[in-house]
Amino acid sequence: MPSSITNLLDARLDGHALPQGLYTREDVFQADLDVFFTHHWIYVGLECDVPEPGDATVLDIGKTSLILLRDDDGEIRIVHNVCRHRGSRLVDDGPTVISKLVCPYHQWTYELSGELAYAPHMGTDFDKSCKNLKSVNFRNIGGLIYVCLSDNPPKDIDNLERVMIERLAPYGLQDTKIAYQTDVIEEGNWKLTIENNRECYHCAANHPELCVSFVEVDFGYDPATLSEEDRQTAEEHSRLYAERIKAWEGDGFPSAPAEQLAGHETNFRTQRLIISGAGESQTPDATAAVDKLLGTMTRKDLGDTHLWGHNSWNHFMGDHAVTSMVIPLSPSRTLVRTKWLVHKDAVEGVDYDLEKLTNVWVATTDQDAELVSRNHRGVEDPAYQPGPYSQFTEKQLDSFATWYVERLRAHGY
Ligand code: 3BY
Ligand code: FES
Ligand code: FE
Repeated sequence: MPSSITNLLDARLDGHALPQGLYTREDVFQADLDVFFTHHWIYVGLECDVPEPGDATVLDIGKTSLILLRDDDGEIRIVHNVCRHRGSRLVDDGPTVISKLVCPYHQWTYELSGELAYAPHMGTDFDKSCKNLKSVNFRNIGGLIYVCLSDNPPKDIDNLERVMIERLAPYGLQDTKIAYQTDVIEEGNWKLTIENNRECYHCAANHPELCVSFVEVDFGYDPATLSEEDRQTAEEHSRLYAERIKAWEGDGFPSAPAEQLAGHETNFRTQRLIISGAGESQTPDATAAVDKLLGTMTRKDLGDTHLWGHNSWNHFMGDHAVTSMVIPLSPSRTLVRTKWLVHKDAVEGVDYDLEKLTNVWVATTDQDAELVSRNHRGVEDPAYQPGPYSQFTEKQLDSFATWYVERLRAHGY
């Protein structure tokens, strides 16, 4: 008899990775989709995915398909990709340009507002007004689009909004364009993807390109638990960060860590990270890749505003931003969609070199995909037993696993 999901949750040891079934089982995957990708806020894209009226892009999440579009009035809208006649999909996955949404099946035709405009042969007593496309709860937070597919979305997204609106404002994400995009399918469970992203334990041995500019992050370890050597490194980090954060904040750029983790519904953390070496950008030599800076930025020495949620990680720098979205495809397959954003007026070959812009995160994303698939294969092995997280470098994984268990329980598992 397979054990229940509740038994798997009960079996999770504090400070340890999750029990096998939570990474591998189909029933857990379905529960994850329901809890974390339906009842929580998820990151689905950017305002600059749809820069002009009529631009649309379709994103599939489990059995749900969403159309993110910009309507004729220039407003962002998100509607379900389900015809109100007999349910046909209206538009295929990916970006497109539309003037009206015409169902390919029987040509019911919707305005970009979602309003049903035309439904042939439906008779004189047919009331079109109650057959508009269903809209989706969304928030546009400084150009980042989050949706919640439930009718009762967690209210603590307000805190993410309050913190990030101010931090994102100088980057002017509304006035960016996508210079490059990759879809990488990781052969692993989405939680391994997220865990992998929340530590840099693996960086030195696996990310030569990223290590030029990335500095190990102080995630608030408890010095009492650390070895003497780690404690010294930790103290050094903390000192360095405290100095830089004070200087940046003194110049009016919010930088201190702000987070909402276990104990909350919406999971996020942000902090301004130091970029090492030349200190400007996550590029092969840590200098800016784009001459035209983002938004109202006039400085290249403002580090990297890092933001993560439970299905995303983002890096906002003076010259460009990199944003990754995580969508689970099956218990053992995960889509990581990464976009490189530059100022909308920046011209490739004039203001930036695409190879320099994308080099670090293309390499890092591929390396991480390999690590995640390697991890998943080991986790599937009958010999797998959840091991302990490092309290020095993996504290945030412990926090994620704790939040994960808590949230499933809160939803009745
Ligand atoms: O997943 C990665 O490689 C990077 C390194 C540190 C955290 N994450 C942003
Ligand atoms: Fe869309 Fe019939 S299902 S018009
Ligand atoms: Fe990595």
